[in-house]
Amino acid sequence: MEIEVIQGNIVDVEADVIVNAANRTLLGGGGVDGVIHAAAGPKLLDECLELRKSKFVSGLPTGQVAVTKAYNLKSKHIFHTVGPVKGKDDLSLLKDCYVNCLRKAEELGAESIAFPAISTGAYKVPVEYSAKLVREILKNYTPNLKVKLVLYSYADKSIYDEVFREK
Ligand code: AR6
Repeated sequence: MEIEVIQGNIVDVEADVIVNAANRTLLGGGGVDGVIHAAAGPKLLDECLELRKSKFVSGLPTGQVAVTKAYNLKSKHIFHTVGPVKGKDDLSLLKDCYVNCLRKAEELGAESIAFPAISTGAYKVPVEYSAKLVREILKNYTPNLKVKLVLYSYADKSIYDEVFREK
């Protein structure tokens, strides 16, 4: 496993799997979700609509993962996962998002995966909490993957850098 902390736009990152910080409707939204749908193109929404009719009739539960093609993105797959909302959901579900994505990526034979800081935007989870949790997950579970952690702002990247420097 190799871990890389990157500042940038997740749709510009090269990885077999790009993770989307979605919501349970799977029908798009703002933040990462909006950027991924815009970059992947309208066929992504069509596939998401199909998933809502077949596998996730009442929506994608928090912590679970839905796999789609990546369409206009260079990646092989997009993994849609719904993080917990601070003050509403159990924040331990954030671990499920990461672990379920890592397991699914290995299962599909991916070599690399790019994560945004799930739940740290509209869902209000502090970036430091996210960084510490992701560090713990990757300490205890070593996937056979290259893991790219993508932060949108330099401030968030420095929080991740600091946490990942700690032992
Ligand atoms: N690339 C990388 N990171 C980004 C980008 C980007 N292009 N844009 C924002 N971020 P959010 P959530 C960072 O709100 O908190 C949507 O409307 C952002 O600064 O995208 O899980 C969905 O449809 C923040 O640190 O996801 C849901 O309704 C992190 O990505 C809801 O928001 C996550 O912010 C999900 O909220």
